[in-house]
Amino acid sequence: MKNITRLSYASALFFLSIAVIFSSYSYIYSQEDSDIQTIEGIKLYDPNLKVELVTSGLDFPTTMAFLGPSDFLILEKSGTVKRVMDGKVIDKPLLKVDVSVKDERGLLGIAVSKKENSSNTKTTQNTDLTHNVFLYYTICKSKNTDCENQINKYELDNKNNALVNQKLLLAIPSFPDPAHIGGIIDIGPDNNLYFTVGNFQNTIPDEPYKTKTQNFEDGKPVDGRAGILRMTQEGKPIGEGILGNEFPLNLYYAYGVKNSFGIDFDPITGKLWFTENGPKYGDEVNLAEPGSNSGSDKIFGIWRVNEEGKKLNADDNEKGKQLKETNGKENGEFVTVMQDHPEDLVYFNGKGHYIHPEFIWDKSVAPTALLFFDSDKLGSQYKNDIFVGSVDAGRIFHFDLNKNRTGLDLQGSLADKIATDSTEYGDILFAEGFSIITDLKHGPDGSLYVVSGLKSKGEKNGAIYRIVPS
Ligand SMILES: [Ca+2]
Ligand SMILES: [Ca+2]
Ligand SMILES: [Ca+2]
Repeated sequence: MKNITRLSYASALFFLSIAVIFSSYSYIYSQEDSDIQTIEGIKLYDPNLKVELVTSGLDFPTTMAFLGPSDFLILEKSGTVKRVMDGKVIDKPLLKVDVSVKDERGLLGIAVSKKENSSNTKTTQNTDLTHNVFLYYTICKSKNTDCENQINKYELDNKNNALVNQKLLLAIPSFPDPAHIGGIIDIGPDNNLYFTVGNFQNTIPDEPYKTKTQNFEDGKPVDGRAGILRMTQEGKPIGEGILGNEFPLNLYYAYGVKNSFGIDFDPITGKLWFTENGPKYGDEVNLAEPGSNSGSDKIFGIWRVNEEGKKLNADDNEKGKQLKETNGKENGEFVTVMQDHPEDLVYFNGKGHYIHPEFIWDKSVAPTALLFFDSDKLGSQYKNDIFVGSVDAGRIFHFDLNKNRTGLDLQGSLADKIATDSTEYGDILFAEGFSIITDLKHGPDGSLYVVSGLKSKGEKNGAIYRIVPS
């Protein structure tokens, strides 16, 4: 039963594969005009927009990064970095990494920065090395054991189309489970690397491994899991740590994060927003400040967790009764968290603080990429808004921000910041019918790019689409 009780890439992939095989749901490419294909099965809810296929035949693509217009790198979970130019996959991969691919492990995250090839430097520079490329992946020293999640820095040899000069920046031990790996990397407005690291365990683990960044005060020492971490592009800590000076606590920007596949920075305020996957309930969109604690593994959404990883019922046990009295308000039968400083979380001597979600899906959708759309190409109504992708039904959600950009502008049944189920999606549902959406990016051409990661047995049908004006 355990496999059914967690919603993860692996299990969702399994169910989606089955769904594709046993239903009439299929991807049919119909030729509309000479070189633009439209895709049946994908629904856009704005009649002024349409979807185009950019490239297909990929083996479970995870994340992408643009080098220039019509020129980007795409990762395949199995360990390959490919380059796509003008919609064509370049024959020779730029890199193959011998990653562990078990469940959610693999080649997961990429970020790219331009190299400064200043003409007035005295040192001889290889001007073919145009970009720094940062990759997040899982390496195991023996089969599925002795594993670590690494961030490595490479240089792009643009002439020879290769990633060279590998430098290991950070290695985080990855155990006990091949689940909740995180792996998304982004470069902040401060030019530093920000990346997500999950709690490395199934939603209901056989043997929970508890650390302080998962809000267990008596837990094991901090080891890099369950947060959003940051470091320089050379892999160095940034000044005094927000939560403390000891490595790796000094790398944490936020903690109490079970697993995140989406981070981005508001182009107006520079603030970091992220998605977080709950345990079958309580998926979140969050606004992070330095030292933010999202409450995992004890709170998801607004709900307290019981020993089975389910919402805590106030009458479950003494703990439930006590928390209901002292720490929460009753919302139906569950113990909810409404106040600003919930007890029994870890606050690192007052340096951390609890954050309430800005949005909650009660029934899990497994949110993935979060993107601020810094373009008005799709219409001024989308400029600087948030898009969020999901595993479930390949949906894209669209959120307006409030005037001060301190939260989302939610109306009607969403004004409580909670979508109880899909009947409340009306105002925020932008598109659906992709497969597992693993990434969303804003292209240099102003379009919204969608990485659709489905891989079914024997076929490589991961694809990249873009959404453009019709
Ligand atoms: Ca939270
Ligand atoms: Ca808007
Ligand atoms: Ca609601």
